[in-house]
Amino acid sequence: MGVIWSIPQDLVTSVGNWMYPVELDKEETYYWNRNTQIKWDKEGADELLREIKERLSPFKEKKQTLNILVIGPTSCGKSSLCNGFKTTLNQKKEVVQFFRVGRREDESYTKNFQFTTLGDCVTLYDMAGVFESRHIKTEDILSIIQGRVKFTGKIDDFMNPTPPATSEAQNNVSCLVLVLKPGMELPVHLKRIIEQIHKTAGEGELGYHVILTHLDEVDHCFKDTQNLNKLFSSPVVQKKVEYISKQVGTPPNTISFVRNYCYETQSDINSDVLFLHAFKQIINAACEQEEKRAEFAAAAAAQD
Ligand SMILES: Nc1nc2c(ncn2[C@@H]2O[C@H](COP(=O)(O)OP(=O)(O)OP(=O)(O)O)[C@@H](O)[C@H]2O)c(=O)[nH]1
Ligand SMILES: [Mg+2]
Repeated sequence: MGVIWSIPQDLVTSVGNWMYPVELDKEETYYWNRNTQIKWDKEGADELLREIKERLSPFKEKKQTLNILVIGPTSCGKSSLCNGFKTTLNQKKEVVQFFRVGRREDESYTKNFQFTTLGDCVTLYDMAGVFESRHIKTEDILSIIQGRVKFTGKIDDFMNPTPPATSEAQNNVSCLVLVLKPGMELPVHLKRIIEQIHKTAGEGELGYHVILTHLDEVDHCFKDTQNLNKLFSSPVVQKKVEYISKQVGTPPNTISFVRNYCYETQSDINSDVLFLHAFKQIINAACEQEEKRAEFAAAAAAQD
């Protein structure tokens, strides 16, 4: 006798003549990076480093520099993040203290644009946390994110960045990295800059990536770097990414999460993997931006 299969009625809903399976997982689950497969060991770190180098190699051959500008509110962890990237990319055992890290939340410790070269063709600029200031003018924000300022200059007390001596001295920003503390309410002046980022990115002029820091304060299991491999399966992390994605108005796959070194003097392999994973996303955004710029320029030249 043949078997008669019956589908329990609570597992299907019918719309018209179609039958759709009912969602079994009723719990709200966010899917940020759930399918990401990385090896949390030396082999995994080497693989990520190799991928980053490969992505950068055409730019290195052309001797083209990718400018990565790190911005964000005071004390969100910008300088610490840059130190983390430098530690990992230069494969240092001791945690790099190249960019000075502050402890005050009311005034930015970093006062000007500071920079370092990574992987021969990437320049990483750490910026003062001035964007929540009411003094900064929208046109200055635009000048900065469009590279129309001197990235080696100071930002004066009126938040005016130094313009370059000549217009040719413009530095294109390949990727803007917006650093935020998870769960933070975006101050009104920061919303202003985010609007400018969206506008400029929407015009095809800017790549960007969002980095959340302070992972160890979001879920205490991440105080121990051994647990970093649980990052993508932590419900509280998923919730924080969802929140920031809505606040900033950017898709979750343009967001990375890190735990900066601030208690340690020695680096560790799990932190290396996490920094490399975040850096790879930034490099992808930067390379795509420069490829886009080159395609636009070639199309414009062909029309002339
Ligand atoms: N627990 C924890 N503390 C962090 C993290 N990142 C940064 N910090 C701490 O946050 C404080 C500010 O860090 P900075 O790296 O100086 O932040 P910044 O954004 O460069 O600050 P300004 O230059 O002053 O705007 C320091 O006390 C850091 O040790 C993190 O991931 N976890
Ligand atoms: Mg700083």
